[in-house]
Amino acid sequence: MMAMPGKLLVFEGCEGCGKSTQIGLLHAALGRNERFQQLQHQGVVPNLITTREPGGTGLGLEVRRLLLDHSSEAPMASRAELLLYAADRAQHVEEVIKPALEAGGWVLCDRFIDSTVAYQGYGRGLELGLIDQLNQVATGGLVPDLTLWLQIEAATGLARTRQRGVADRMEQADLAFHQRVQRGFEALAEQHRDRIVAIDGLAPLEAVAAEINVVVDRYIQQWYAPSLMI
Ligand code: T5A
Repeated sequence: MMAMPGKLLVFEGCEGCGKSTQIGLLHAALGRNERFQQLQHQGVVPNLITTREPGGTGLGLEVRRLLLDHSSEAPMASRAELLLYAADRAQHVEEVIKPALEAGGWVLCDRFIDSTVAYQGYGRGLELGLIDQLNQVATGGLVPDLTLWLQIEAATGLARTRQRGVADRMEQADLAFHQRVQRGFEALAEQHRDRIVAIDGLAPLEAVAAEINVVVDRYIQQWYAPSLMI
């Protein structure tokens, strides 16, 4: 896929690492960031949207229900699970992400291609080459401009989500599965130092948000230097 004028910022990490909380906080913080506001007023960045996988489209919401609420006597096959995540992503890229990026906008996305590598690759043990191919098909080659990986022990994240009550189908998987997922994110961060930035997800909410704001502001200056007056 050709380079897009907009920017795709993705939040990744284990269950309960704080992505959903932090994506909302970053969206709000960008409304107060002088440099980002200047880019919006100049029309350089015409829009800012927040979305998620699975479930960022109408079709995706139905796929999300299948993936997370599915309960039948026969367990979902790992390859069926992989293909459902890929179907959600293909629709999401086509319907939401690509049009926003083509217009020059920013997309803040809760999970993307790295989650499939970590969960279906490292977690379920499916072949990593197959997952890369499928990610390529689903995205047309689109990769995040910046991935904020909230780093936290799998057990700590699971304990946070369990305080919420009923666990979904993925959260019900055993601790060893979630530890393999965590190792997957570690390996990805090693491989893609150019775009994955590790954030300490164990710090208090406000400290995590502050660290993210510093990183994102640095990227704004790097990406838009010619357009910025401050
Ligand atoms: N999946 C997804 C795959 O297997 N393959 C794929 O390709 C994709 C895209 C998605 C599931 O699908 C899997 C991964 C997931 O299992 P989901 O419901 O969207 O399901 O689940 P998550 O993305 O894991 O979202 P969660 O809501 O469970 O976790 P978050 O977003 O990481 O965490 P958040 O912000 O909701 O916080 C969880 C709790 O922790 C507290 C919050 O207040 C909240 O109670 N918290 C903190 N507490 C202390 N200190 C902090 N710094 C805290 N930050 C948050």
